[in-house]
Amino acid sequence: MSKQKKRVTFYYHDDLETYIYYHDHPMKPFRIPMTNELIKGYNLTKKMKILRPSRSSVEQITRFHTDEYINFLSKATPNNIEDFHTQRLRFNVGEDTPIFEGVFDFCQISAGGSIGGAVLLNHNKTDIAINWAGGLHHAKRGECSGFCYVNDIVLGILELLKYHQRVLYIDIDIHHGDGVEEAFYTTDRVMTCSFHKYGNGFFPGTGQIDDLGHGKGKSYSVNFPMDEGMDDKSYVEYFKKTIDAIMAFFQPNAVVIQCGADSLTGDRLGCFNLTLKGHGECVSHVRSFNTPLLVLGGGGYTIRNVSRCWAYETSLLIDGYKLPNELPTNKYQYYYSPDYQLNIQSSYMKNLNSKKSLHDKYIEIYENLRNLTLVPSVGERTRPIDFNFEKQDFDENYQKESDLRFTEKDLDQNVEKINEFYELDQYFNNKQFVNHTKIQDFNSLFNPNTDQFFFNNDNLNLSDEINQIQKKKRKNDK
Ligand code: V1D
Ligand code: CA
Repeated sequence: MSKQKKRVTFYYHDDLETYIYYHDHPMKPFRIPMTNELIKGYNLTKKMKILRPSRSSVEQITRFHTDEYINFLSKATPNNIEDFHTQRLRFNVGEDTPIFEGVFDFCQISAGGSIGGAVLLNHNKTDIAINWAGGLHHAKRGECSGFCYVNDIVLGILELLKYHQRVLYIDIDIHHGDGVEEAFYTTDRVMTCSFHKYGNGFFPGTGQIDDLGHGKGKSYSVNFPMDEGMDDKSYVEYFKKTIDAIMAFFQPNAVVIQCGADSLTGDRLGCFNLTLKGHGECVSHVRSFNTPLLVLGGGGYTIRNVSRCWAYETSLLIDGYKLPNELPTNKYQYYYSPDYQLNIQSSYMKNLNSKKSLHDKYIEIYENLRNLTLVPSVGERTRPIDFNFEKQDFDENYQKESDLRFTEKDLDQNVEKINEFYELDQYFNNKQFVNHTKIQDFNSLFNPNTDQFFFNNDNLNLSDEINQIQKKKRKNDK
């Protein structure tokens, strides 16, 4: 089942070659064109649909972000930033998140791919959508943070929620996926699961194992904090165990994975010891559940390894096609000197995570998952309007995909519900997260009468207890 052929859609925009935070900033958007060149060189573009993302609109972006913040972000430039004294502080502009030339344009492209991918998944026009320019998991509702300005992941998940009752978010970036966790902290319709380095002041300093969610969202935030030196064997083992338990207990209808490549060995900011094999095995494992899948980028600061990793993972997502280790001739060849190989070697660093500590954390996570209340029940079906589906941009250089467009009739079926989201400020007000997420409680939203149930337990070796829960939930879903 896991090697089943799938329809893969790949988002790429040429303009990504043009953005630069500043000369010495670790985040280099250029790693995306580098990835694309490897993908082209390996002929992977022939095996998937290639789309240029539409730039997401202010209206789309402010489904999550505040009007004030986005108004600022869309107007600020390196030339006028000095005029925005108070806003600079308020919206957290600084060394990590500078205002660079075209910053808002960059965000619109990044979010455009994630929202566009979610729309295609919603309409069963693809099985997997890939947007390596997305995955910017630290952006908050009213401020930028950790190299991230617009949270394309939250926007993509909001889009998926129009058609999918439960969405799972998985984050293998070495940093905690705080922006996404915070956005969905009080809902039981989105489970967030982040694996990350935690401790000794490592950014962003959140994501302890007992940060579980709040209110209806209690137990729907999963955090697996780790120490330096995680290697392929221990990471993959605990990734699989944790994800298997989540798939069994939560049974998502769609999955979003953030594939931050800063968890690789030798990353300029990271301190794990993963190779492409371990990182990729996590992505393959998620693919094997045959659930609609949105695959996103994220961090990654040794850019020659980021492009290697994401090109390799693109191949795993297509059909497990094995790439030759010899890198193809490509425009940015000199970055891969001296070996010009795809694979990277782990280093001799010590893995500071003992077997016992990882096992204990897994047990704690598993016990919390066991306490999940049953998934929300099904009611009347109304759906909000899709953003821009009819306006997906196509270009002569890109594959023309007229069959991916929707008819008026498809769009007419989507009815925006009044009071679609309402706010539960109390929790965050208490915590004084002034600029941060207004909590959305999604439980009273539309219902997915027609949601297909993609869960497949062929790959799982689970206890009877889990199987019984699965059965009960399936019954509930019907
Ligand atoms: F090293 C640097 C040089 C220049 C500018 C910034 C940095 C840098 C390194 N690490 N900044 C960081 C992190 N910030 C801090 C704060 C500065 N304060 C005083 C604390 O430690 C931010 C790390 C961001 C990681 C982003 C990410 O990899 O998770 C990501 N994922 O998707 C997109 C980005
Ligand atoms: Ca993470």
